[in-house]
Amino acid sequence: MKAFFEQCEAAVLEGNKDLAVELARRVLAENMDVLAVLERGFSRGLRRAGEKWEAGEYFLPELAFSAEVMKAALDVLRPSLLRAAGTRAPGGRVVIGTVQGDIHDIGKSVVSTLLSAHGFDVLDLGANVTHERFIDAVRDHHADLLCMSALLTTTMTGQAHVVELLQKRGMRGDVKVLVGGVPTSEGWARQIRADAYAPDAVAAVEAAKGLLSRDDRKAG
Ligand code: B1M
Repeated sequence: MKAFFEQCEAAVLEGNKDLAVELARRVLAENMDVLAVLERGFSRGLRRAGEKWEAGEYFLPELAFSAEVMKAALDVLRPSLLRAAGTRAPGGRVVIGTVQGDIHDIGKSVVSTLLSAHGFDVLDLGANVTHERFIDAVRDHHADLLCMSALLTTTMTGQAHVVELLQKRGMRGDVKVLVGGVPTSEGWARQIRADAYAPDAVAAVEAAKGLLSRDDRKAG
């Protein structure tokens, strides 16, 4: 299995889309653990591409192409991640997006897909979502949970601004807030008065379930 993970990692790192798609199809054909392949294969390749860019070994277009390759593999794997959805009980209404000024959408999409797979009714706003758009979507979608992703130290403050706006508009008691993304942490979540932080997509689903199962605000 390790060798297979390494092939997936290399396909993304080397920007080989055809190979990545072929490997993703093999994952489905051979009934492999999709999440493990995503995390220990494709995502690792993308993170390594990021490291190479940081070290000056890759130019930004090469990093962007690795991201496209990762997305192509994710597109093949998504239906399999979603397949369980119909069999799960509804988990609550979720609004998710990447904060304003931030176009990183791959991790957010994995979280969004997995939440859907676990029976949550998810409205995915995409990336670079303005603070007001989050607020409008929470109100219009009657969201139980707001999920905000941020990948940049310069954009993570957007999560704090949205929490403040919820407070100002008198909506903070109506919705739980979950934050995630590379620069965020448990401490950051506490600091901005979010309800929880999750380091990865599996933890995000667990956090969402935990937050909404304790949530009796909408009972009765
Ligand atoms: Co960018 N980038 N990037 N980038 N990029 C980072 C984030 C960076 C750490 C790279 C580096 O320096 N090593 C760095 C940020 C440094 C910092 O802020 N301190 C960086 C930078 C600087 C930039 C630009 C500013 C570069 C430039 O233009 N000079 C620019 C920013 C543009 C913008 O947003 N305004 C930029 C652009 C890009 C690309 C377009 C080339 C591409 C993004 C393509 C896309 O998303 N459509 C890109 C990529 C691919 C990365 C790295 C390499 C990989 C991100 C990724 O998709 N990982 C990233 C390096 C890194 O993360 N180590 C980097 C795979 C994904 C599955 O994992 O996103 O971590 P991840 O998501 C995980 C968890 O974090 C968690 O669950 C997910 C699944 O397990 N999670 C959540 C995420 N959101 C969650 C929400 C939750 C819960 C869990 O609840 C709500």
